[in-house]
Parts: sequence; C-alpha cells; structure tokens
Amino acid sequence: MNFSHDKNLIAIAQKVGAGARLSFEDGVALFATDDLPALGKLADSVRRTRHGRTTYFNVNRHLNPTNVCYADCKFCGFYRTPRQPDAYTHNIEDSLRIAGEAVNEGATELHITGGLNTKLPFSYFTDLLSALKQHHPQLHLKAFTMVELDHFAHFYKLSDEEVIEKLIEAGLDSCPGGGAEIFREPTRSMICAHKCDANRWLELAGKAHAAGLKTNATMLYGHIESIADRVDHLIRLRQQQDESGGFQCLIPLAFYPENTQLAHLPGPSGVDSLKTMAVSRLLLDNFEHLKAYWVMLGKRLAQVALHFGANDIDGTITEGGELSESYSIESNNEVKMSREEIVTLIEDAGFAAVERDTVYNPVERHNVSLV
Ligand code: V47
Repeated sequence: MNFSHDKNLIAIAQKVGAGARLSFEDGVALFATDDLPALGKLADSVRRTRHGRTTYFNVNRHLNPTNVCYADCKFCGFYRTPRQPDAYTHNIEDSLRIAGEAVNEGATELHITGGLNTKLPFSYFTDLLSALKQHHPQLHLKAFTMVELDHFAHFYKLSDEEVIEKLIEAGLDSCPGGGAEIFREPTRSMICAHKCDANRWLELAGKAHAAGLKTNATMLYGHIESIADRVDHLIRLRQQQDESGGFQCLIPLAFYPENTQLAHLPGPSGVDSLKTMAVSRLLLDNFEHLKAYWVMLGKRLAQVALHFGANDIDGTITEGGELSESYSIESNNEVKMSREEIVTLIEDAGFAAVERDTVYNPVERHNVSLV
C-alpha cells in the first residue's frame, strides 16, 4: 500500500525522512492535504522517534490573580473592565489559599497568568511570587506571559532586564506561552490590537531565555486567521528557537468562541485541530514538546491528537471556582481531571503516561492516592 495519494505529501515525507527542514511552502502544502491519516502518520513517526510511546502530563493548578484587563482582545471571554460586577483581584491570602489547596492535591506547578490591570503596583506581583515561594517552596511558579512582561516594563517604567530579574528574585521559575496568538499582521491587530506585537513578544522570549528561564509558546487558531498566518507563526517561533533556544513546548490553542466578541465564528473543526497539531510537529523541528491541551481540544480529541504529533497533554489543571478562565470546551466546570483520569486517558490512547514536572523531569510518587 502506498504511503499517500498526495504527491506533495510524499515529497515532504522524503524531506522529513532525510532530516531536512521544511519550508513555508511545505507548511502550506501540509495544511492543504486531504490525506489526514498520512499526515498524522508522518507527524507520529517524528513524535515516536523523539519520544517513543511516552506521553507527558503534570499535576498543576491555574491561578488567575485578576481578570481586570485593558487589552480588549476579541477572542477573550475571561477579561472584565474594572466596573463590571464580576471583576476581581485576589489578595495574597486568596492566592495562598489556592496554592495551599494545590499542594494538598499534589500539584508540582502553579500556572499564574492574569489581566493587564493598571490599578496594581508592580509590588503586587513580586509580593505574590515571594509569598507563594515562602509558603510553598516545592511549587514551581510558571508565571506571566511575554505580554504581561511587556506591560510590566512599560507601565512600571522598568527595563525588560529589570522586570525579569525582579520577578526571578521574587520566585519566578519559568513562563507560560500565552499571548502569542497569531503573530502576522493585519490579523494580530484585528484580534488583539492593544497587546504587544510579534517582534516584541519574540524579543521578550529571547530575553527571558537569556536570563535562564524556560518558556512555552502558543498559537491561537481557528478564528479569523489564514493558513498562511499559521505557517508564518510557526516559522517565526522556529527562528526564535534557533536564536535563543529556551522554548520547551508549543501549545496550539483551539479557539473557543463562546462568550467572546467572535462568538459568531464556529471555531476549528476536529480535522483542522488534528492537522494543526501534525503540521506544528513537522515544522517545529527544534521544539522538543508539543502539547495537546485537553482543556481546549476536549478530552476525546486530545487523545487522538497524541497520534498526530503531540507528546504532552498538559495537566490536571484544577481551576479554582471563580478563577475559571471560562473558555474551556469542557463545560460544566469540568476544567479538572484527576491524576488517575489523565493516566487512563493517555493509556487508553495507546501511550505510556509519564508524570513530569514543569521542566520535563519525571516525577516519582510514592503515594499516588493523593491526587
Ligand atoms: O494567550 C484566550 C488563549 C491563552 C481563548 O504555557 C483562548 O503551558 C481559545 O497560554 N479560546 C492563555 N483560547 C492560555 C495559555 C496556556 C494554556 C495552557 C498551558 C500553557 C503553557 C499556556 O489562551 C491566551 C490565548 O491565546 N485564549 N481566549 C479562547 N476563547
């Protein structure tokens, strides 16, 4: 049986087999294929060469210190203006309580990100990190996207280096990948005009890497962007990784339209999500890890995505009640999986589940009934 009826896919498979880097045109051709199983097989072969049957997950919790944000991103259902009744900002005690719950549930990581809130002093963020570190030194603090770092630098009139240094001093361990959205203009300005632009996002990632931090990267897809926008995004990330080398993983984020200014859009199809996963794996030859973020894909599609290049399914998550980022495809407050459930999900998909910490060291547990 032939590998594929798609001649373009056969030519690209030969390049992949020879270890050659794929071009922008290859990326567009991969998205254009109608041979989904062959595309998946190709991405899976790369994934298996790197990671075999291993699929990583972690035990983590999200903490969103404030939902007040001036950025007004069209795709966001989370942010509030300061006067809205459900606008909130946690005090340190609230955050410590959430972190304490996370530790009791066996979390190794706190994922911290929030709105761009001009009412808060910079000390709010450094005090938050210091208090968390002091009370829970074992928790890895993965906090603040490049967009938040950009806001801190501008709003508090600090150099980028000062921002990064002060956050590290306070307890920052690594940074999440949010805020990348889609880099290419005019799409970026149409969906998030008030966020930093692509060059600035990439520049800050480079500076965070230079300071020794690992960071992640994301791509928000399935809204108004074109296929060329997606390929451009992936190639820019690849270039930055060549330069600064500190990205751990890419998380393609499937757009969830409900409660956003783009609620009239359908969001990506399952096939589109699987293609995006596979193309990401094939184009990003210098990214070790690719996450099938189950919160946005849904648990079932995330399982399938593990056969399309993904080698990580993210975490148990646990949003704290009102902290829910409110854009999950898993409705009914299901933004939580037990450790046991996540292991079953991975094994049921045919892979070996390995719990990792934030920087991909395996985690040994002697009492797994904790979570
Ligand atoms: O930047 C916002 C996205 C991101 C919607 O680094 C939406 O390990 C879909 O970056 N539909 C924040 N996506 C989340 C994020 C993340 C998540 C999990 C793991 C990591 C990591 C990072 O969420 C935003 C934006 O791209 N987002 N609204 C929406 N309606």
